[in-house]
Amino acid sequence: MVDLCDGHEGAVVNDGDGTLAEQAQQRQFGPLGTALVIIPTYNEAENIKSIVGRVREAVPEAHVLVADDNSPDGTGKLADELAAEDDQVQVLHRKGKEGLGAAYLAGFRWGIEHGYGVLVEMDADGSHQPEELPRLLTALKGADLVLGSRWVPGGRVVNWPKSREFISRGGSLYSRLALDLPLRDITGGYRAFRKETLEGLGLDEVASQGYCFQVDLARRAVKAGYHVVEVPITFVERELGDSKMSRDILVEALWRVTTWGAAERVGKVLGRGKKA
Ligand SMILES: Nc1nc2c(ncn2[C@@H]2O[C@H](COP(=O)(O)OP(=O)(O)O)[C@@H](O)[C@H]2O)c(=O)[nH]1
Ligand SMILES: [Mg+2]
Repeated sequence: MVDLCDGHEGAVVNDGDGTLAEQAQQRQFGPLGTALVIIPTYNEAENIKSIVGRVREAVPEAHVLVADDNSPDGTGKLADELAAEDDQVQVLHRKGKEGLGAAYLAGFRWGIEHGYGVLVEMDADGSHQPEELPRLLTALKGADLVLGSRWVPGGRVVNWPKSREFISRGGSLYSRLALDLPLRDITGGYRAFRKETLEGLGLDEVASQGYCFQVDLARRAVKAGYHVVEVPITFVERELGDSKMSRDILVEALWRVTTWGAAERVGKVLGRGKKA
C-alpha cells in the first residue's frame, strides 16, 4: 500500500520571504476534528457513485455530503441511494441551480452545524483525486487552510485542453497580481479548511457564485492572517459528463477580482493619506 500520509512533504508556503512559515512554526494548531467532504453536484449522474466510493475508500473516517442543485439527470436520487446504504454519506437537496459558491456555503453551514472539524471541497467529476486527500489533511495539521495546487512544483494537470490550462493559469496569475496574494493556485477547488478558519472568513458576506468563489475565500483567508499552505496535486480532467464552466462564470470572475483589486488599492492610498 502506498503511504499517502507522508508528513508535510511537498507542502509549499508561498509567502516570498518565509515570514509566514516562520510564524506558523511558532503557532500551536489544535487537533483536527472529523472531516466532511462536500461534493457539489449538477448533472453528475455518471460520476457520483464512483467519486463517493473513492472518498470512502481513500479516507474511511471521513464523512461525505453531496450538495445537489436538483440535477435534472437524477444525481440527487442516486446520492440518496448511496446515503441509504452508508451512514457516513448525506445529501443536501437544494431547490435548483444556484452556482458552486451557494452550494458550498450551504454545505459549510450544514457541516459546521453538525459538528465537523474539517470541511473539504471536492469536485464530483474525478478531477480532484480522493487518493490525494490524506496529503491535504496531513498538511492541515500545521495550517488553517490547505489548497490542492496544480501550479506549485510537483503539481500537474492531466488531459486538460491547452485552452483550459491557459484560462486557469491566467486566472491565478491575474488574481495573484491584482489582489497581491502569495499563492499559485487561487482558482482551484480542492481544499481543506479547519472549521475555525471558515468561521473567521465572514461567509455571510460572500456573494460570489461561480469559480471566483474560490478566489474570494483564498483572498479572505490571506487577508485575515490565516496560515495557507499549497500542496501539489495531480488534477485529472473529467472523462464523463460535461463541464459547467461558462462565459458568464468567467466574466463574473474577471469583474469581481478586478473590483476587489481596485478597492484594495484605493483603500491603501486613502490609508496612507490619513497617516500622512
Ligand atoms: N450544486 C452545484 N454544483 C455545481 C454547480 N456548478 C458546478 N457544480 C459542480 O462543481 C464541480 C465543478 O464543476 P465542473 O463543471 O467540473 O467545472 P470545471 O472542472 O471547471 O470544468 C462539479 O462537481 C459540478 O457538478 C452548481 O450550480 N451547483
Ligand atoms: Mg471539472
